[in-house]
Amino acid sequence: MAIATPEGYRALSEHTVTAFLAELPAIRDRLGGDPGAWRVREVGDGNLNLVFLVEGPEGSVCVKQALPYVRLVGESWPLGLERARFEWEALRIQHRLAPERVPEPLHFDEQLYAIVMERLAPHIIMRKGMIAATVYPRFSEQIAEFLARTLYFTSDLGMKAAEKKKLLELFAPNVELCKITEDLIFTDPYMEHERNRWTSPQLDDAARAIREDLPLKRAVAWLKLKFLSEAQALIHGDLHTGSIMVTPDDTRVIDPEFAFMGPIGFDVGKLLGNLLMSHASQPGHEARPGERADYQEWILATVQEVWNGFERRFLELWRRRPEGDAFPTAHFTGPDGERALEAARRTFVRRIFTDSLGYAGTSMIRRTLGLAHNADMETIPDPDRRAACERRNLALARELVVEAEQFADIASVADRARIVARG
Ligand code: SR1
Ligand code: MG
Repeated sequence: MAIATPEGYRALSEHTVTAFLAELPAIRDRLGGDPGAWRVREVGDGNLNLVFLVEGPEGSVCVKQALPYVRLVGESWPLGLERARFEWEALRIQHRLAPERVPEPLHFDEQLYAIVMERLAPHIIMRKGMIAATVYPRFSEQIAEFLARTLYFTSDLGMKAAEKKKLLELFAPNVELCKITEDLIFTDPYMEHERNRWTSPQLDDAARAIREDLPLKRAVAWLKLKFLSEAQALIHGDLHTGSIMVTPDDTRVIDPEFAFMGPIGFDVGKLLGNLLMSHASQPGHEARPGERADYQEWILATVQEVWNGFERRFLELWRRRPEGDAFPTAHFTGPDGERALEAARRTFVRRIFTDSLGYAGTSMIRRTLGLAHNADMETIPDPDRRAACERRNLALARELVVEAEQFADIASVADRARIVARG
């Protein structure tokens, strides 16, 4: 049975996207020439949407359209089109806060639920680059800047309460996408569920151990509660290496359709978890043992630079631009007041750190045992080698979730990842 969609909605195709764009004067000018000669390719390889790249003689654009179902699963899993509007709003806010790190949003079509944005070239999806062992020397500083600015300026530290409440109102209805996260990340992998899948039979025992692991399930339940209830900042909501496009010089964050007011550590942790998962996957891509050892070290250096860079920038913003209503500066005057405030800042970022480790761990577990997996592991053809990498990934993930408080700093996390990866 066809899924009901609002009047005027139709899924675009490589044949119809040109006519849609030709009706938009600013986009038509940007592409230039005769629309009949524009080149169109559908390139969507994510779990949910259609993505078209359109090139004209003067320029190019990217069109992202929501489908009324989960593309990964098919029409049996209907999904609301409104997610495109949340993505559009988040894209505009993130572009304002970090203009160099986000593609320029150009147009939102209310009927087609389609976003037209700057086309990024020659950027590629970071996950693909990491599977090919490509080093991105500017990535850690650039993503740390994105994280610090987008999260600080939408929190009660960097934004007035009245403005923040408007963001709460705007993003609170993004219920369906939050529910995907609540189910797929925090619920399904810890119980028997028809959506779960893993490398079987090699990981059957590991999946069972996770289902029976009460300390782990208790820690995950706390993280789920925080995700449900802690509206700290406007988070991207799906910040993995598939939501980042890169060149060796440039980093851009795409795809914020899961955006809502949630815990800061969810964005930071999802990213760290995906980097650590790439680290665990590298031996599976080696033609000779040890061939990717240097690349693994680059990943671990990146993990540390991302956290340290984020923490440093976030603290700097708090010291220089205390524009929110939390921690009134009038309460913290004089040397004692400044010391007390600095101690509070340190406490705050320490809490974000432990949250991030927990969310990193849950991201690593869901991509191994839940519905949606990562190409980092899935492209390892030999199931025994893949399972060996996945097993080590699960071992580290469990430690990050259950023992988050025990890690003194991000260097200890990198040390632990190095040891676990040696098996
Ligand atoms: C059904 S959607 C599966 C996953 O794809 C997205 O990347 C999100 O991570 C979501 O959980
Ligand atoms: Mg996505």
